[in-house]
Amino acid sequence: MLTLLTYPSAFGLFSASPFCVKTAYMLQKSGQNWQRSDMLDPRKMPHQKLPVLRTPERLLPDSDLIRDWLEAQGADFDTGLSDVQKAQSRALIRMAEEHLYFQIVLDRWGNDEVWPILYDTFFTGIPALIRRPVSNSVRKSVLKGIVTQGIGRFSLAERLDRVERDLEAISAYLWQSSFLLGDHPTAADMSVGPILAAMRATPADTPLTRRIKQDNLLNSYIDRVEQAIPLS
Ligand SMILES: N[C@@H](CCC(=O)N[C@@H](CS)C(=O)NCC(=O)O)C(=O)O
Repeated sequence: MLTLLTYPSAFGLFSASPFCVKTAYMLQKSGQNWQRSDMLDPRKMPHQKLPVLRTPERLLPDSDLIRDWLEAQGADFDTGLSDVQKAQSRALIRMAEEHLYFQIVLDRWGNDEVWPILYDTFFTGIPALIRRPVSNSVRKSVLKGIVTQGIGRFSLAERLDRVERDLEAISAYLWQSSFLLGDHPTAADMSVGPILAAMRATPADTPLTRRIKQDNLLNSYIDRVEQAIPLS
């Protein structure tokens, strides 16, 4: 049995981490026998991040490496796609995971209204006496990481403009078909769907939740991906 080491369910999602949701979708679609094991502290993991898949051989980090491993076992997440569609899929995945994801991190961790909820969601395992200083230092380091990454250097208006262009690109696909590359979910949906779901699920009224919630096309797409690959 494979075990997905994941952040716990939060904000009505399988996990607060879209990478954990993506990997759960891939495991589900692969037909492998798997179970979840929740954790909040990834520091002992190979990349100090989650998700991680416990296979019979080793602890395998990173949703993309896990995808490769599942494909090596025979899974095909892109059945029926042409080479050009597979290239488009790769670009959509990178856009979601390497740009939109960091926008969500800043929308959550940089927002003082969301912070008390993150505090109660992610830091419960830390002894009460040191919980406040430890969580403050984690928050500081997450926000420093976003400045290093680059998103943290833009004004809010500039950030939202960048988000808008990505959402327009995603929407252009969704005007053509129910899922990004056709009438059934493929790897691109297993990545972009959870990223948009995470953007919508942040538990406060933020610029990004407001943007997503007023968009019927994107909302119905998020729901469609969740319904197409049920995670019990
Ligand atoms: N490239 C990785 C990204 C995973 C990732 O960023 N995980 C975040 C949660 S969404 C994490 O564990 N962060 C902990 C940290 O950076 O300390 C993947 O695809 O799995």
